Amino acid sequence: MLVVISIPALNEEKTLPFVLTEIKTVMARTKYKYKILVINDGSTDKTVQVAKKHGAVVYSNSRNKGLAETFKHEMKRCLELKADIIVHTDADGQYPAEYIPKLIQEIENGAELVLGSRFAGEIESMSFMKKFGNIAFAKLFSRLTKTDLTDSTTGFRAFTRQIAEEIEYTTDFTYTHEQLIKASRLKFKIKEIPIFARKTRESRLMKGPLDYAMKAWINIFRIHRDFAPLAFFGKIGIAFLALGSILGLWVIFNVVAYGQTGGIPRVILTAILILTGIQIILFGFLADMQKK
Ligand SMILES: Nc1nc2c(ncn2[C@@H]2O[C@H](COP(=O)(O)OP(=O)(O)O)[C@@H](O)[C@H]2O)c(=O)[nH]1
Ligand SMILES: [Mg+2]
Repeated sequence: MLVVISIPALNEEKTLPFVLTEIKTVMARTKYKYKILVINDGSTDKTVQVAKKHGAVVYSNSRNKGLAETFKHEMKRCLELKADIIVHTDADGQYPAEYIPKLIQEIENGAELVLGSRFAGEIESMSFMKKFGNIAFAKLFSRLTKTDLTDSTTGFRAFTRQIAEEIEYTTDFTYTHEQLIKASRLKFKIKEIPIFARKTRESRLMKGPLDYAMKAWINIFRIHRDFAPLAFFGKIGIAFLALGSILGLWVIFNVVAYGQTGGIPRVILTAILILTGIQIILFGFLADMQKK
């Protein structure tokens, strides 16, 4: 059985020596056969040399393509390396390697996707906005996917070869949500273990709390739309229908009770609201047929 520990890296020459040494020290104490894979995403520093020096298999993107694209690349390479279990971690040292055997253990016990949860465990440092966004995400996620997860954005996870084979990534925002949504839809067994997350340098993916909050809400919106399109469009459509119906009833009431005719703008508005509502609900049905 082969474990591939996969790490995306963009200009990580400073932290990689520590991260890779720690992984090797921890893995040497276990019975697992493993390889470390570093995918360099157009680094301009010595990331490649440093990773190779520490014994990692290194592949490079021709230029910086972003984390979502790099993750797809990681999956492809892990499968080529014939990984049975894939462990994903970050290059900045946020996730202590001592948990890697614990993640693998859960896979051996029958789970198919195991998350290292910072919120079930402990975080050395995280801004209020980021924490708030993360917890809100996890709540929405758990509701949509009928799971009980506390950390949907963690980059520290282990999963089976099947997950890497069967899940296709189509969005360009973040693999973290897409993998979870699709794994739950495909009925893979998902589990979470608490971890301690170290304080690291500033995030490169999220630039400041405002950026984070914006991205978080856009993501929540998209996830809701993609995961439960009928409910999502249905609710918006019903809101339009309800407004149209109230207005329509009022128009009819005025005709019946007071014999009041005219009020053409009101009648037109009623028709527009009702037709828009029906249209949006139909979008929901269409999206529901297309959902993947
Ligand atoms: N491929 C790729 N990886 C990146 C990019 N930016 C950051 N990373 C890597 O993604 C991981 C997480 O990045 P980080 O800046 O720590 O973001 P955080 O997850 O918000 O803490 C690290 O291993 C980075 O090297 C990027 O543009 N492309
Ligand atoms: Mg980080």
